[in-house]
Amino acid sequence: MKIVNVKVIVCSPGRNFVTLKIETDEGIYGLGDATLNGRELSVASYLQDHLIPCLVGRDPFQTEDIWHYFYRGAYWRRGPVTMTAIAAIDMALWDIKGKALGAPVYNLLGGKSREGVLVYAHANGHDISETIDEVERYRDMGYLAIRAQSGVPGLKSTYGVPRDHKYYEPAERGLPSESLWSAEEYLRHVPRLFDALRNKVGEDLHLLHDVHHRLTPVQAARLGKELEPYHLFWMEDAIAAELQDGFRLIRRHTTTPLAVGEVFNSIWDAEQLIREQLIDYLRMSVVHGGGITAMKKAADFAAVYHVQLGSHGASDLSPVCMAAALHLDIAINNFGIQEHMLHNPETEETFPHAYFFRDGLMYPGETPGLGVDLDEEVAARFPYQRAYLPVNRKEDGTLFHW
Ligand code: KDG
Ligand code: MG
Repeated sequence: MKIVNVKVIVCSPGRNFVTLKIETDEGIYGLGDATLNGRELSVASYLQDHLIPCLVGRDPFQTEDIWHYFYRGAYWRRGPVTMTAIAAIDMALWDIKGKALGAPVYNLLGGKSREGVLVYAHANGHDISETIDEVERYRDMGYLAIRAQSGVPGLKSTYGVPRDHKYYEPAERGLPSESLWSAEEYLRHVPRLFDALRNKVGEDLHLLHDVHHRLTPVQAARLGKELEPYHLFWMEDAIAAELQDGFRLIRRHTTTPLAVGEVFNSIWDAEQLIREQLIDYLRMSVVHGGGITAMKKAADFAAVYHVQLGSHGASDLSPVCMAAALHLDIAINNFGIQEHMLHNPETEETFPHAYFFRDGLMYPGETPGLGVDLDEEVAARFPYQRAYLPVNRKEDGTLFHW
């Protein structure tokens, strides 16, 4: 089999997605997600201008060699643009391989290690009582694990909380908006949120929280300690991910489990954290972590240290990535949990898929390959629109991590 044509499809069914489609001389094609939120066209260009010319004519079964060709062969390694582009190619090749062999991709990765994939939903509210309502709404939908975020009194916007009571989407069309941050207000508020939540929903539901990189190590240690009575499934991105030694300090002070890695793009971003067992869950995703080939190896490395996979699955990762993640999640032994932020109806229409949710778990489906498609006619109705993630400032105007 030979690759005969490769195209990059950029569409915006409510938000931007970049999708790679690799076509072969046997009529089989594969899809890969290449979406890098707020920087979409840089990956489209990296693929179009630099990788695709080297891909045409190759055997799509050579996932390992092709991965190294683009990783080592570029000389310039790692980085979100490079690794997202490589990931898209890798996902599409696994999709082709599965279709050609008549096998769902999970069967090529070791088969099912479990019946279904535990997922967590997002409950966001402007205040504690709204967040509790949202948690109960998701629990009633059957979710067994729910991430809870709430507006912080005194701050006009908070990460994870929609401005108008609509669906939360991290990127906004137009130029970046700005939000204001106060660690003091936040640190006072979050333990109150989880105290109220545990009182309302009891101990059985898994509760998670995303700090979104905004604390110093000592602040994160304090928060982790104060959240201990509420038994969180995890505290995510407690500090800036590049501050790896900081995790040692957090670890020393709290038994709240720690998750990090949605901004990582290679195992080298997480190697120390895993080897020193400073984290419990690795959040790297198939789309930003170099594809199925790279993520399988990262998961196997993490398994040696009993670190589990809890990969990123926000709505800016397309259904193609969601499908790839579910195939990997169901196959590996050290799976922990998968994020599942619902896609909007336009996205669902653009990307028909075999994966589904039932009673708190997700299933990749039995379709050969990844089991996800892109309806190009529907995609054409939603052309690209420039959009950015917000930026974040401290109350005195200092630019800070969003
Ligand atoms: O593109 C960035 C978003 O995916 C991210 O902010 C969402 O933190 C996030 C999460 O945990 O889903
Ligand atoms: Mg996050």
